Amino acid sequence: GQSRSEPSNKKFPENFRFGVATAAYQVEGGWADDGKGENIWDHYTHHQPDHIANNATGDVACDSYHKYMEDVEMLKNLGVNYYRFSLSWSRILPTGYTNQINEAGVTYYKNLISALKENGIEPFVTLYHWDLPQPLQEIGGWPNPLLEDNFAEYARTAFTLFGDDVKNWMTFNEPQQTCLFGYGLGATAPGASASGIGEYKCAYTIVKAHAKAYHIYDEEFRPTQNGRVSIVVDASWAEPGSDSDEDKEAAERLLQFSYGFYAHPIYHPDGNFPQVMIDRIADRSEKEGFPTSRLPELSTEEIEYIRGTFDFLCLNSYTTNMVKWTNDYAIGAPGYYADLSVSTYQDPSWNNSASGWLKVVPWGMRKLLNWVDQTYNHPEIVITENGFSDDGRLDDLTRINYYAEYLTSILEAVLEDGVNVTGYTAWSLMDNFQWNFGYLEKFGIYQVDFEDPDRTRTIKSSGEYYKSVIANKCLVDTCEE
Ligand code: GBH
Repeated sequence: GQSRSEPSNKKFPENFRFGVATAAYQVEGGWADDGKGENIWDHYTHHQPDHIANNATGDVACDSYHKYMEDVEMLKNLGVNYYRFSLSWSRILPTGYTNQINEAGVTYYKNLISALKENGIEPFVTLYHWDLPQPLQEIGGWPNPLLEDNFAEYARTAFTLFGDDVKNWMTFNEPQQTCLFGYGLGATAPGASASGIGEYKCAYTIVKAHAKAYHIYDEEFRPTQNGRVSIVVDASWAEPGSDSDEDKEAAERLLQFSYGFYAHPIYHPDGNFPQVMIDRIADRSEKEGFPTSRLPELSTEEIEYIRGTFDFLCLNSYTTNMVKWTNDYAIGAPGYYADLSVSTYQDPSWNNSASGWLKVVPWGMRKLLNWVDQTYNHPEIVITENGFSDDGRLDDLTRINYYAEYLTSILEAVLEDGVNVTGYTAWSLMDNFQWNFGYLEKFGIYQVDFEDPDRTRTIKSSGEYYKSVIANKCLVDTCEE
């Protein structure tokens, strides 16, 4: 490891908000309880168990479906301003379609939301955190453009049922993970390997589905409910491997392919997919013998319909990658990484976490925030996830350092660079099901005992630290007044 920097002794602005996050499949359990339908993560963990560390599943997870009142007690103890959680689409609509509403699922979320409100905690609700109802996968999942309408109807159902109490909505969490990993690389549910085609068709559906949900809110719900709607896009900062123009271009290209692909159509004043993607994919598709680009084209009407469909910008970020320019990959089988053609690495001196991809690089957060601020015209930004994994120990000092250093970097972006960050969300409230990594990587500021049928929760040192940060709006014992 390398030396650690001192946390800032400046205060967060008075209106800055702090929260914690979870997601339905990662914490709820109760996978088939009370009429819930099957989703693609139920299906994937049950049918392809060897894709998950120790064949783990989210069947029980943290059992929050039964223990949500304990979760609310923990949130209250931390003093968070808001709780970001997601709705399980199949718990509300077991078939994925609106032909059937599962009242028990609706009651579960109504109870959770009213317990939060009674304790002064704002619900921040994600509609889709990766758990597509299996019947919609059977018709192709997100690469099928017809899912735009299925998502829109689900969104309308959620706004109708919960919108009197929920004022902050996020449509999708990290569409890059859904599209690239789920339909390109075949690495996560549903495990489809169609790189160079699947992730592009998936993104085309998702940006349109997001926009449709936004317009539905705008026209049918905003006048009475008066809330805010956005989409969560994730990014790792891309640092050029040298000062050369080639490496700078390669780093920018990686940001456009990974973040801009989902963000540009919505957040950029010009709309549409990033030009560098349109140009490169069209060129390579032609050389490969395709009659049209593998990247679906957005019509002028679609571009107009999608752009500007946000009330604030939601950003997840955990780490940084270094980027070097390389020669374009040879023309052959289509693929996302060939379309992108850059090489990435992480500096061996960066501190590790329990996750191979997650190195501790706090300065990358400040650079990323400045890049987002400049690229998308100075939006209001809420950081909807940031956090660190370890082995689950209670005395988690490296996690405290991670939070102190990342929050320092964010504070510098706000106070020194004028970036409009108004909220910060720690991932996660508690240890949970970490997708392909099962229960091996722990992100919680509360520990969960997964051996115990009761799934006992215990606060970690980082939970106590975060609690003091929230209470004092300050990262150290005493801040400058
Ligand atoms: C977040 O994504 C998710 O939103 C959240 O649900 C999850 O619990 C959290 O990460 C922690 O994992 O397998 O080496 O190819 C963060 C961005 C990018 C992290 C893809 C995992 C897979 C890397 N994710 N990455 S690898």
